[in-house]
This record gives sequence, structure tokens and C-alpha cells, in this order.
Amino acid sequence: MGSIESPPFRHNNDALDYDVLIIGAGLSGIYTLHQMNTFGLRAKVLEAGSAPGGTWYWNRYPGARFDSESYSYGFSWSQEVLEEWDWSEHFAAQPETLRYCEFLVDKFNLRAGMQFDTRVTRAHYQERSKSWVLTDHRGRTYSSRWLVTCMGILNEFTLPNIPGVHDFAGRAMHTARWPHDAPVSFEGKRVGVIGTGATGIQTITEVAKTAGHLTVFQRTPNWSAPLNNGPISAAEMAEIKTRYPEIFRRCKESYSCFIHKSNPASVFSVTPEEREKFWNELYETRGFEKWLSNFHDIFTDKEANRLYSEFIANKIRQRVHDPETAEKLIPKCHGFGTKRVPLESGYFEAFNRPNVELVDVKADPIERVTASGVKTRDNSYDLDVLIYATGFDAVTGAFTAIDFQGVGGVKLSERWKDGPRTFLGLFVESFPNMLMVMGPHQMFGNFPRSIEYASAWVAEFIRWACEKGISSAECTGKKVEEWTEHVHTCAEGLLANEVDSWMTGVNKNLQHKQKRIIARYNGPAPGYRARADDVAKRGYEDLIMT
Ligand code: NA7
Repeated sequence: MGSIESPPFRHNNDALDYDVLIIGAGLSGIYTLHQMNTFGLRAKVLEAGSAPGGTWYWNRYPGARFDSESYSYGFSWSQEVLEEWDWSEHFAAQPETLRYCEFLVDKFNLRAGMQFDTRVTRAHYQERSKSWVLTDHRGRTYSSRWLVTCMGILNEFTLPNIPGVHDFAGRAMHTARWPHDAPVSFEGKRVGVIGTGATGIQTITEVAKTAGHLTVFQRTPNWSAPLNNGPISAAEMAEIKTRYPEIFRRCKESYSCFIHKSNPASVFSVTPEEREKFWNELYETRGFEKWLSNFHDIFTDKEANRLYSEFIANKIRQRVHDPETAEKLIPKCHGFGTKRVPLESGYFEAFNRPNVELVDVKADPIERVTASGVKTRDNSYDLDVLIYATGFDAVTGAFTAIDFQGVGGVKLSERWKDGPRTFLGLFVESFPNMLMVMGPHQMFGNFPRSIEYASAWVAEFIRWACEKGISSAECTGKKVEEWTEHVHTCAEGLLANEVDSWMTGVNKNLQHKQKRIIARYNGPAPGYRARADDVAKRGYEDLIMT
């Protein structure tokens, strides 16, 4: 039998259940737990779902898939995983990504450190013992020195604020709580979908293929462009594996962690013919190339953006047979890429099918959901199945769903009532020993790249603090002021911040989310990392520690 190594640092957490509690068993929780185990810390993940996977556990709606290239989406921290895991498509679908999460959990023996079916309802800091006590939905409590939130930014789903949402007598579901037991059949059924964001667009494309009749209730059309997905052969996967160092280097250097290079040229630096040719080429590329590698000024200059939006509008007009339907599908109130761009695989062609009908609910507003379907001002739609693709209480929703209380009983929801205030998106003033992976004010972009960085930063900090025998660490109000101001400065001039969307913190279904906020770090990811690295390099002296 091999010798049992003792952890290389001092513990003073013996009276507590754990050294570290982690909320959430998605990709963030998986990597954070793995690191804690590696450091020999006593860590536990509390997860509301019955299995790991987070986003990929919950969002099982038809057509769900990510739109980062698969090989740029997976984690890069394990050479063995990179060698052992094969992706089957350039943009893998949800079942494959969920299998990937399960694969990581099994490979690194993480299941024993995860407690499922456990919804955290309260997280209170204990000033005397400098610890956190979490309470779950059954009233059970858990204590730890450190708390790491790994809750994702899109998990608190929202139903529309339409009267009667619970009255429908047929089958109704939100895309983010899709049934797990058996596939839902739409064969011969009258199906309604409310919502045309990224989720609605994926769902509609898939459901249209089998539904007897599909009614799409659209309030705001969304710019959308081809995903251009395709299978990855064994030979191609082998070749991709040889390029992993280069792929991850590109992601590291790019603005938002995708493999697509930004383009320093201006829309106005080329002739209209050159522009058209370039845009036609971009339209054929995979993934977000057509957004992120576009002329840089489509993000900041209204006229540049208008020209590209018009180019995309013409593509929609070419693809949708009925001109009236095409015009309804073309956004008029925001420019291309000023909201998160949904990528599609035949979305516009779905509206050429005889079984698909588009209802503009701005022109004919929904009055209520009834037992038999949806009643608009001018019409009634009888349905067998009603799908809510109506989005999330994004970014801060997971934090307000739990009663977080810090020093002196201060509530996080109160602290953030006018928008999040953080230090590096990792710490909150008066919430000692709490660190956030994918908290507000962090870079989002290609999520696993950002998760990987934030989780490694957090884990290294906790390792360091344990080694030094530190029992509490807190950020100062001054640092929060400085960071929050920096985040706001980075957001200036971006057209995306002049539009209502979940990325600017707006959710029209929620009373407290009617005003735009700066929810995410809008600066370049390399700049974010340089600042966070610098804090670590200077021995975390920006924090108050005891
Ligand atoms: P989104 O992008 O927030 O989209 C929600 C959609 O639901 C959007 O079209 C909304 O229209 C519509 N919606 C919401 N409430 C209503 C009501 N009350 N009536 C009619 N229509 C409504 O969420 P997704 O899940 O699609 O995507 C979120 C992110 O997940 C996505 O960006 C990816 O990063 C993954 P509205 O625009 O508010 O008029």
C-alpha cells in the first residue's frame, strides 16, 4: 500500500464541516472541486440538480448546442483529457457536452465530493468563526472557511409575465427545465413557442421538422446567422489534437476567448464591392467568425453597424420565401451583434414550411395563456404543447435567488440593488472568504476559457491562504470602487450597451430588472487576466487578511 501524503499546509478549519463549499456542479464547480482535491482540501459541491453538468444538465431542449468550436470549448488543463476526448461535431450538441461533463467527473473521481438534489437557499457569513454557513431547501446546514460560487450566469429561468401561464391544460415547459425522462414528441401536435432568443431559435428550427403545426410567438426578432456546423472525422480530430496548443494560444490572445481573431480594419477602409465580397466570405465561415472577425467598427460605429445589418437583412430576404414574413424576422430596433448573436442551422428556412406560422406579438399582443392555448388581442391559438423559451434572470439572478448575507448581516441583493459592484468579479465588499467563478464583472465570452482562468485564480488563492494560515480575506471598498469604475469605462462606446438584453441586465418579465446595468467585463480578456495576475503577483496585498 502506498503512503498517504498529508497536505502540505496548515489547516485550522477542524471545527467546520469543510474547508471549502462550492455551489454548483457545472463546468466551474467541476474544475474548482478537482483543484481543491488536488490541494488536499476538504471540499464539497452542493448542486440543485440530480447530476453534474450545470447548463448542460438543465437545458435539454431540442437543438440545444453551444456555438463555440468544440475543440475550443473543452478544458485545456488536462493533457490526458485532451488526448482521450473526441468531439464528433464542430459544434457539439447538448447530449455530447453533458457526456463530456460526466467524463470529467468520473475521470477525476469527483462524484464523491458532490451532493446532488441540494438547493442552497441561504449563505450567511459568521463573523466570530470567520466561516460560511449554508442552508439547503430541507433546512440542513453546512459550514466551511471558504465559499466558492460556481452558479453560472444563465440558470434562474424566467416565465413570461403573461396572465394565465399556469392555466394551460396541455403540456407546457420552459426550455431550461426540459423533461429528462423521455424525449418529447411533437409528431402531429399543435405546438407553440414563445421567445426567439438563441434558445428559441434552436428550439424552433428543430421542432418545425416534426410538429403538426408550429406557432412562433415573436416579440422582438433577433439577428441570426449560419452556424455552419459539420461532423468531425476521426482523421480531422487527430489533426485537431496536434493543434491544441495553437488553438488555446489563439483563444488566450483574443478579445473574448474565442478562436476568432479580431480585425483591425474599418468598414470604411475598403470599397463597397470589397466589403460585400468579404461579408459573403464571412457568411460561409463557421461559428462567430462572422461576428467577431468582422470590421472592428461594427461594434462601435452606428453607420458601420447599419451597413452590416443591412447585408444580413438581405440574406434573410433571400432565404425566406414570403416577403412579409421575412420583414417580420428582420430586427428593426437594434443592430447586428449588439445582442448576443444566436447562430442557426436552417432557422429562416423553417418559416418556408407550410406547418410553421409566425405571429408578431408586438402587432397583436398576447393577452393571456388559456387552458387551450394562447389568446392574443385579435386571435386565439389552440395548442397541445406550449414551450417557453423566455430566457433567464441572467448574471445576478443566481445570487438573488439565495439569501446571501455578509458582515453585519448585509444582504448581497441590497448591495447590488443598483447593479453589481465587485473587485475583479471575484470578490464583494463585506463578503469575506467568498469568491466567485463567473461572477458579474468577469469576462464571459467563450465560457470554459473564462471559467478555467477564474477557477484557477480562485483555487490558487485559497491554496495560498491556507498555506499562510489566513482565516479571512476581504476586498476593500476602495478596490471595489476602482474595479467597478474600470468595468464601466471598458463598456463605454459599445453599441451593445445601448440595447436592452440579458447582457445589459434587462429582463422585461422582472420588475427589478427594467434598467440597464454593466453586468459583464467588456474589456479585452488579456487585459482582464493581466490585472488579476498582477493582484496575485503582488501577494494579494489588495485584500484585507487576518
Ligand atoms: P433571451 O436571449 O433572453 O431570449 C428570450 C426571448 O423570450 C426573447 O425573444 C424575448 O423577447 C422573449 N420573451 C421573454 N418574455 C416574453 C414575454 N413576456 N412575451 C413574449 N416574448 C417574451 O434568452 P435565451 O434563453 O434565448 O438565450 C439566453 C442565452 O443562453 C443566449 O444568449 C446564449 O448565450 C445562451 P424580447 O427580446 O424580450 O422582446
